[in-house]
Amino acid sequence: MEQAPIETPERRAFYNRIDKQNMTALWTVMGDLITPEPKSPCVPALWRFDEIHAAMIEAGKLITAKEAERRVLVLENPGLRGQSKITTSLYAGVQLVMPHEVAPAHRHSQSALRFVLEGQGAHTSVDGERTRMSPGDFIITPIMTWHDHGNETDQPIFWLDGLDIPLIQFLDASFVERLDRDEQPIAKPAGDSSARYGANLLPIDYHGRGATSPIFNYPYARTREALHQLATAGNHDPCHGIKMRYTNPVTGDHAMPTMGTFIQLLPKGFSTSRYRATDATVFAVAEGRGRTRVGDQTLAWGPKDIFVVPSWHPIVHEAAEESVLFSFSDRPVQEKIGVWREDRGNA
Ligand code: 1HN
Repeated sequence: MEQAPIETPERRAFYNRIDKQNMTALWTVMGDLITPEPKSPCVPALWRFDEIHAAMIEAGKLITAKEAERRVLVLENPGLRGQSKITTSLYAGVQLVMPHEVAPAHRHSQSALRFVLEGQGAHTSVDGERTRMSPGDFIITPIMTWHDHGNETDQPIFWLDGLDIPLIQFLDASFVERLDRDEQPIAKPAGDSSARYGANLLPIDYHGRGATSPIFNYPYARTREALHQLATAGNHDPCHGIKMRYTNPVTGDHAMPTMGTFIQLLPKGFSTSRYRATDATVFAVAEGRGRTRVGDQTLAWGPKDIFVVPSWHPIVHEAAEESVLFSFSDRPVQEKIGVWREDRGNA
């Protein structure tokens, strides 16, 4: 049934009667409930970093990180204004920590990821360990782990935050706690998780803790080196160029249970084959320039710009320069429940 059955006076009167009893006739709404293809109010959109940057510097003068708890400008999808969503299921924002500021410790049931856009040497502490942040680093904060951020350098630091807030909201499973001091105690030396879990080794009797990767900083230097090596080898995927996913080394699954995270290299002049998938995806430009055609729209991007592609919208990336794109989506959730789908055209 694609269209609702016609309304007669008898039917209308019946609908009005049952409406008062909190009931609705399925056949009047069924077409909106099960659509032949994904149908979403989420629309394609792009935020230029120079515009984000200017607004954030203004925000930096208006409020401290401490007073704000997190000084973030939320990137709201134009089709979902007022809901703090960049896609139907995901949240994104850009965070600024000014020199000598602290964003105080808290923990929550939402998972968070950071992708560093600009600034070098500030730190984030997660679950008793501190890590330095550099551009392109991908950093995760697992469910209910204490985290605080600090900047002891003389330059502001900016990063993209991605959280599964709308998913957790949908499930009514949100909890947050604040620590009684700004910074959590540091119990482990810097580099501990990276040595313990991120060196192609695991402690002999370690079998993982929760669904999130025990590595919490995937440094750009190592990621970039791998991409470079793979680009040299060739064999680019027609739809993706060289595209890799960040993994949990304990399980081989995605690094986080609710958000899939990806990094891809597009060679200079590369144009991808038309591709669509059911996971609406947020992209951050780590390097390069180019454009992404989404249906009949064109999103022109440069370094540190952020853009979003809704579910099932066909895309073509065209790289004017060698480019590196970070991206994240709810793909792990869709895969777990068996609804994730892609359409590679004929590629
Ligand atoms: C949060 O905890 C952070 O820890 C950033 O940096 C953004 C947005 C909503 C709720 C919690 C962070 C957030 C957030």
